Amino acid sequence: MTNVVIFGAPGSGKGTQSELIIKKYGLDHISTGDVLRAEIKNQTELGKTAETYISKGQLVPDDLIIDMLASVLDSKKDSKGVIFDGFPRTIPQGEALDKMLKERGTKVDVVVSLEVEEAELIDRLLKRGQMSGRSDDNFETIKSRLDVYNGQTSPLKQYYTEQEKLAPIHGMGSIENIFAGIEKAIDAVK
Ligand code: B4P
Repeated sequence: MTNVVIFGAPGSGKGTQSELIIKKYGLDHISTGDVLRAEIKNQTELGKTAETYISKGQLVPDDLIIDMLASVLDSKKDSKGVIFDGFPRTIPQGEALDKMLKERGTKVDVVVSLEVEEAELIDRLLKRGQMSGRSDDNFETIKSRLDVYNGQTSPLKQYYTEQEKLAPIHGMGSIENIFAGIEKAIDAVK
């Protein structure tokens, strides 16, 4: 079983690269952003609460996300491994993930960290906003998502460096070249 965390700022290409990883390695995909958007679409209680945070570019509170992740994880019991996309996003989420996986007899094997310059991130997300109409892909919300990333999410790099699991990947350029770097990082722990 190989568990991969795909890590990076908003717009760094986590979703794009996750699709390629799933195709090649047959891992199950857990994207907390996708799960939350489905909850919002279905107007569940969790979705209604999440929407108030996401529309402002803030993180959904840790306790809600951790409970949600635990139940999604339990639905993937017979998996060959999981790719965690957009989770963890805070140190408490990182600690919770370690604990949840340990209780299930497994662990995070590698953290692929996509490194992209901020001007490129803003450009990609504005472009996606124009095409997909995703409500959080507008300039003001993108700015606060980047602030949240720098303040609350990027400290996880140190957390995983200390665990010797961080694999920094240059995340600019062609999707294929970026994926080649990711393949090396995953093959090294497989
Ligand atoms: P997410 O859905 O995870 O959104 P994101 O971080 O903004 O990144 P996303 O996956 O969409 O973009 P990607 O990097 O793939 O989260 C949305 C919101 O949900 C969060 O802001 C938060 O409020 C909440 N949330 C989610 N998880 C949470 C958690 N754990 N805790 C608390 N709250 C949580 O970038 C893709 C774009 O770049 C695409 O348009 C793609 O076409 C383009 N792209 C990719 N690779 C490229 C390349 N090489 N060159 C050019 N463009 C490229």
